[in-house]
Amino acid sequence: MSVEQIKIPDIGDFDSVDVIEVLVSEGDVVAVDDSLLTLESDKATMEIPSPFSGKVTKVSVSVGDKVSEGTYVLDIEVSGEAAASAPVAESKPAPADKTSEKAPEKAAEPTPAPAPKAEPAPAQPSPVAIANAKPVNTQEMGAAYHASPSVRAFARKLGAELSQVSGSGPKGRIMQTDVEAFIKSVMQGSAPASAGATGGAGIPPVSFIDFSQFGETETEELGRIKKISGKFLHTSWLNVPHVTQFDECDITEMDQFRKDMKATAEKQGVKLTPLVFVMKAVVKALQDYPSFNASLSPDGQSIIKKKYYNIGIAVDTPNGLVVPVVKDVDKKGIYDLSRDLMALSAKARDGKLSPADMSGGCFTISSLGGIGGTQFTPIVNAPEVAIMGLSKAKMQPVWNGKEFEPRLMMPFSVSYDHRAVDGAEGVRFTTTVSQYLSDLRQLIM
Ligand code: CAO
Repeated sequence: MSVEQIKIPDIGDFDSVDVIEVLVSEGDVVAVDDSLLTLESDKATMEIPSPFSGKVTKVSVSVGDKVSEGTYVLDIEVSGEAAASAPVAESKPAPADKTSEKAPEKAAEPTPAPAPKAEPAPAQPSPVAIANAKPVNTQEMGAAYHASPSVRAFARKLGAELSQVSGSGPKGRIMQTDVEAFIKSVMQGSAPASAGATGGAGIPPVSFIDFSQFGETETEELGRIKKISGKFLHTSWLNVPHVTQFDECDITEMDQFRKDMKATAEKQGVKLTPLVFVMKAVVKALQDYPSFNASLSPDGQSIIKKKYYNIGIAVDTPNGLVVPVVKDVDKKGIYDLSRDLMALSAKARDGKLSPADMSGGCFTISSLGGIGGTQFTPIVNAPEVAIMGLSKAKMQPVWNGKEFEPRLMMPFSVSYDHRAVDGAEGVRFTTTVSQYLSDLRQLIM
């Protein structure tokens, strides 16, 4: 048994951040990664996860306090065995499976406890950015919900999906009484029993099978990033009526230009890939079609058009998928964009992205072009309304009216929220992006 002092981990560039929720009280039992506090800066809201499992014996912060990296916040009494094994020294990154879009991730492996008294190394779990840009009501945006570990445990026990429960506590926090009321309404038939159902029979659960009856199996817990991104992807998949428009563009000239500029770019310390040109073409098309650079209001009755152009880039890391945001793409040249992209993807792979690096996106690009594939259907990064998926360019015979010519064709897709964008606008957007990429001169017009 040992008492661990919990301090605020690295929260990026933020200093003196408000505590807006204290999610645990003395006596609460918490598991690793259970949320302890919610912090809110002017840019992001983030939850501080527990590095240990054990009992909270002292809470030294209150709502309204300001904290920074290293501020002591509470004590957790960790049992001998848990103390030795709980600190989740960062998961050992497994080599990413480059052939798969959803590369399997190695889950955090607790070090087995050699002796009950082993001193736990101070774990440094990263804060979890739960909302972007200005403080938002994360419940309204469908992005996250707040509940104490005991309420989460209570909901789990009863099989209640917390994303379905409206919170009546401060800042929409879900209380035990809310879960009870939800269960009551399900029993009375006035609320759907499973996530995302808005009528009809709801979503029947996938039945679980004991796979070991067919052969050997091994169960690995999903890593923290995968658990978080999974929740966001599921929320978007269930809430956003997706349409995916497929298209292709002729990047023969663009790629020749990229190769011609390779040596000059290297002197500038950057590596040019097709992605930066695509970012520029996308931003010009977003300026032509502002409904794609937008979000819907929480009640779905208005569209909020953004006058800034920040592009999220999906980055594949050993720990899972993350989406850092390249800011002000409209104002930057190709070299600056390449520099930003290289810096952000390196930070992403080192697990060093701050909440600010991941906030403020308007539109996302997921590029699998360096890996392969012909087309795929990306999931909209809600509350954005559209996302582009890039696949691998290939030389193909293209009919020019007289003969077949070898042209470098890049397939791509755009998934969009059909509430914000109509089908005709969807295909106009992809056609426009394609035209810009086929003739980069149009980007300066
Ligand atoms: N067609 C053909 N070749 C392409 C290409 C395309 N569409 N896109 C990139 N390439 C080439 C690049 O030019 C580079 O080759 P050279 O070294 O010969 O120039 C090579 O593929 C590797 O590029 P890259 O992937 O390192 O760089 P990038 O700028 O294209 O992408 C990044 C950067 C961070 C987006 C990428 O590394 C990555 O993580 N991609 C995966 C994103 C992902 O997982 N998405 C799925 C999300 S949904 O689960």
